[in-house]
Amino acid sequence: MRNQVHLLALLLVVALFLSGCAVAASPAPDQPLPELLIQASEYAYDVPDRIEAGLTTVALENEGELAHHAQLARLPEGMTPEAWLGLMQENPPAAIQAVTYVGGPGLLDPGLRQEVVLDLLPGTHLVVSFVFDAEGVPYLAKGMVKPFEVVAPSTAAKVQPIESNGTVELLDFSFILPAGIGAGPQVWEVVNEAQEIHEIMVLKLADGKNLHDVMAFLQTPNGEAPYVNLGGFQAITPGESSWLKLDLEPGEYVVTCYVPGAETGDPHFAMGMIQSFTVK
Ligand SMILES: [Cu+2]
Repeated sequence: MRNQVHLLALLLVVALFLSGCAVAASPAPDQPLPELLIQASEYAYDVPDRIEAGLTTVALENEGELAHHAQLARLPEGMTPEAWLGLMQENPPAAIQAVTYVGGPGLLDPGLRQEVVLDLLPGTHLVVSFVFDAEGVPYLAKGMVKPFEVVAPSTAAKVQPIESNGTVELLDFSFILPAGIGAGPQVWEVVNEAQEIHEIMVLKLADGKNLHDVMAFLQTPNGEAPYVNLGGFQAITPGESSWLKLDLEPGEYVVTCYVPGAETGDPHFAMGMIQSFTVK
C-alpha cells in the first residue's frame, strides 16, 4: 500500500513536469486585450482611475435613461483636469482645442453597450460628455467628466493583432464606408483622413424611416426619434486611426457626425456628413 502511494506521487510529479515542459516549449499565447469599462448614467461616469497604455478595448455601458456617449481626450502634458475645467469655464473654444481627441464609444441608447479598440498612450485623460439637454445645458456641466491616468505598461504584453473587416474613412465632410457591409459582428478600422476632427455615429432606422426623416429630426427634434442610437466612434484627431466594433442586424442604417464645424459651428451632418446604408 505504502509503495503504491509513492508510485502515484512519482507519477504525479512526472506528469506535472511533462506538462510544464509542454507549456514552456510552445510560444506564449496571445493575451486578450485589457478592457476599460465605462458606465454612464445621469449625470456621471464610472471609470477606473488608471489603466496601462497599449491596445485596449474601451466599452461603454449605458445604465441611464437617456442616450450617452464617452468621449476620451488626452490632456497636454502638465495640464491638470482641474486646470482644463477652469479653462472650459473661461474660454470654451480654447479648452476644446487644448486636448487630443482619441475617440471612444459613440452615442448609445439606454441599456446598450458599445466597444471600440484604442491604442492608449501614457498621460492624463478625460472621459467627457459633449451631449446637450433640450435647454442647451451640456451634460459636462452636470458632472459628466471624469479623469483617468494612462500609465506606462509594467510588461510588454503580447496582444492579439486587430483584424478588421473594412475601413471607414472620415473626410471633410463625408464618409467612405466599407464596401458591402454584411450582418453580424464586425470590426471597422476608423481613419481620420481630414483636416478637422470627426466621429462616426451609427443610427438604426425604425421601420419605414429614411435619411430625410433623420435629417428632419436632427434639425428639429420633435417627438420620438426615427432611429435607435446604436453607438459608433467618438471624435478623433486628424491623422489618427482606431477600431469600431459593431454587431449589425439586417435593416436600414444612417451614419453621421455631430462635431461642430471649425469655421461656422454648424454640425458636420448639416455640411453633408450623413449617409445611409443597408444591411441585407
Ligand atoms: Cu465630422
